[in-house]
Amino acid sequence: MTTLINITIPDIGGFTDVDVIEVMVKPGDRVGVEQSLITIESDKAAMEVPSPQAGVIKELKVKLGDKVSEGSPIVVLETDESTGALAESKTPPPALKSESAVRAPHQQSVAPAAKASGPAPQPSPETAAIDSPPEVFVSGASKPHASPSVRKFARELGVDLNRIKGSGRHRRIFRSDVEKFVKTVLSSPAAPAARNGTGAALDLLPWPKVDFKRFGEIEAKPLSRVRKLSKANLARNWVMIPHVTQLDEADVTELEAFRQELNAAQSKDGIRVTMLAFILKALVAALAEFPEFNSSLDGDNLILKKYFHIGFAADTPDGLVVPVVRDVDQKGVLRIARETAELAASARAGKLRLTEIQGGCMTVSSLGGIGGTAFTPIINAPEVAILGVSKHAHQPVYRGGAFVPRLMLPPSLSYDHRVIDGAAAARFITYLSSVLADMRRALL
Ligand code: CAO
Repeated sequence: MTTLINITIPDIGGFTDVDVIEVMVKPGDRVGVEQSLITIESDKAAMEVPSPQAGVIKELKVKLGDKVSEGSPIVVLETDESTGALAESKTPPPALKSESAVRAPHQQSVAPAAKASGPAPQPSPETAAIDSPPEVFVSGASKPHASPSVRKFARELGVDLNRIKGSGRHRRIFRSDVEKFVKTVLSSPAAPAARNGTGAALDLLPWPKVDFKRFGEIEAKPLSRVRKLSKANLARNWVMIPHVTQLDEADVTELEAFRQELNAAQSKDGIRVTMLAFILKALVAALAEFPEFNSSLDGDNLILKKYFHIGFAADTPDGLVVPVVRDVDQKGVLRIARETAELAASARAGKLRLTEIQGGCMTVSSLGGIGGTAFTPIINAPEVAILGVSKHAHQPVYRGGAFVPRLMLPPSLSYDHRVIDGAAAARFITYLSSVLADMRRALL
């Protein structure tokens, strides 16, 4: 026996007049319980609305671009009593609302069939920590089950969701499943690069699961939100960008002497000029000389930027953050020094505003105050290069027939080889080193 029911928009957390951005079904389609019917999007979130029952779509009540609110009709469904946990129910929308899979932001999802077949899946700590849109269960027959935000996340990482077995009910894929998948890939360098028709697949062994307690005392420490975000970004950038790192040595003997003079003179004003401020200024001179380094890939286009906002990695107790100094080309070294100090202080206090971490053209990662001779920084996508800086040290340099002691600073330039050729990178870093050796070049 079959029944016709109207399926309407359930409780969507108070949003009204939201756009229908995707219609996934058409009349005649057979849908399963929890299979997505449409995707709606407000200015804050995108969410898929699932069918509460199995059956055949008899009539579509929405089209792309429509605006809908709670109660707006979506489809007329001819129900199929033989499937679905709610198949016995003859009551359409009111029951649907209370048992809808749609959830308000940051609330727990409850699947319609959860009562019948076990507990609803708990979001992992990762899932819970993300500022993601409301999520709705998806249970399409042919599509992997995942929310729009998780699909977007997977798309950004270049991960094919068909390759992931979700840890949720109906194998629903959480963000943490995608992260785990990428982690597995990253940690298995010897894995075979199987082909799936679209390129080399990330076909690696699962991440080793070890009961560390068997070997001694341990402590499990939850990752901070900053670290969770940066780990996902770093994994994506490392997997998706073909990195090459070019090293050099810049003679900063005169620059360091000048910096110390400046600090002696400035001490009453409280501004401490560190090498970082000069590096930002020198970097902008190099970006002006080599504009392809001040760019981002956008599909088949290279976006060349005419502005010079430079990010710098700041080490904070919660993890790495990258504040951005705007318009470095228009600022003097003293102002840049003051701004980097203020931004680093805000970063460490967890008080950076969104606008202070956006719009960077290139990033500087300075470990000079700590030590080391070189490293291979990971590019901060969608930028195409990053400048690492290690600690300067006195070295014997052969000049005029004799070795003389010079203060040498080692920059490490990682670049995206899809955009930048090795020769351009060598020219860029050589030019940058020449500016650091003689900052007057930055005025040219
Ligand atoms: N060589 C030698 N000494 C250096 C140096 C270099 N390249 N760069 C800085 N120094 C010195 C500074 O001059 C300062 O000494 P003085 O007090 O005598 O002037 C001292 O090291 C400490 O500097 P600082 O770290 O406080 O200041 P900074 O402007 O150089 O750096 C900041 C600021 C925010 C970049 C830094 O504090 C920081 O967080 N660095 C870590 C960045 C990071 O984690 N990168 C890795 C990212 S990838 O994993």
